[in-house]
Amino acid sequence: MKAFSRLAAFAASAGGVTAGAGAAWAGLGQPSPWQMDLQESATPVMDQIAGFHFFLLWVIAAISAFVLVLLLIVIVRFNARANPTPSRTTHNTPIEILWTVVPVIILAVIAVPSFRLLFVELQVPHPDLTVKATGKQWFWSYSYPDNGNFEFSSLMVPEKDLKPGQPRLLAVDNEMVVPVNKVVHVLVTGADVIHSFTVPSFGIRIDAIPGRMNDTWFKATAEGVFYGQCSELCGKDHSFMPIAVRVVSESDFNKWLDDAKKKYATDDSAAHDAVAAARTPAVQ
Ligand SMILES: [Cu+2]
Repeated sequence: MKAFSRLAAFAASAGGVTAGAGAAWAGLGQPSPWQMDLQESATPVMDQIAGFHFFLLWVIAAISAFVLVLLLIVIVRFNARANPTPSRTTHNTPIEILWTVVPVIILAVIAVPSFRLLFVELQVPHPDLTVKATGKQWFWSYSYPDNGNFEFSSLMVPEKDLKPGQPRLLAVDNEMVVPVNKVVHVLVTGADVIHSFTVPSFGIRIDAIPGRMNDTWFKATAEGVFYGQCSELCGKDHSFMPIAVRVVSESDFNKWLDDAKKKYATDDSAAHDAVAAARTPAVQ
């Protein structure tokens, strides 16, 4: 029965893939069991990444099918039994030109949307809000430089303390909070080793490098909690420094800001650093 339900889930997902983008997408903001595709998109950039992904999938499928057909023709028509005296032809200029020019055209057709997407990702539109994310062994801390001078640490909730609905290995004590439909400029740096700030549903992933300030941006179009994980192997607790972004309405965000300014006014990062340091000495 279990095997059947898995098969059904697989069939449903595969059906969705052939039906096109969207239908089979599971897991808004977090992975889901038996997920086949990318996580559901929550930003315009991720929409474009998903579109490009499916475009490439069709290109790859067409090329694979074409090569398969050629192989089958060779197997059937030119095996030793069907074709006992093979041709000694070694050159065919028109075909050689064709198999050079056609791949060049295919690569050009891929390159144009690929570069367009890269520029969309790299050119930050005028931001409504800036958040600075600092990767540390092994948690993230967030500050809101244009909304008051506060910073807070975001540590994973251990499995035994999980509340109902909180996903294992992804839930954190203090989420990064941002307003919906606003351009958020994310400054990313590392405090000790290289980490990577990644949120799949937002289509963002950028290295957090000590001594360097990287930046990226997103504009979340749906409210909810969106999870990601550190994506650069950074030491023994690399798997336990998730990223949780709570997207809320603008009024809720302003309320949260007022509370956050009070809550995090006293610098508690020293306490968190002490907790993290007590876990283990730094692993390079
Ligand atoms: Cu890390």
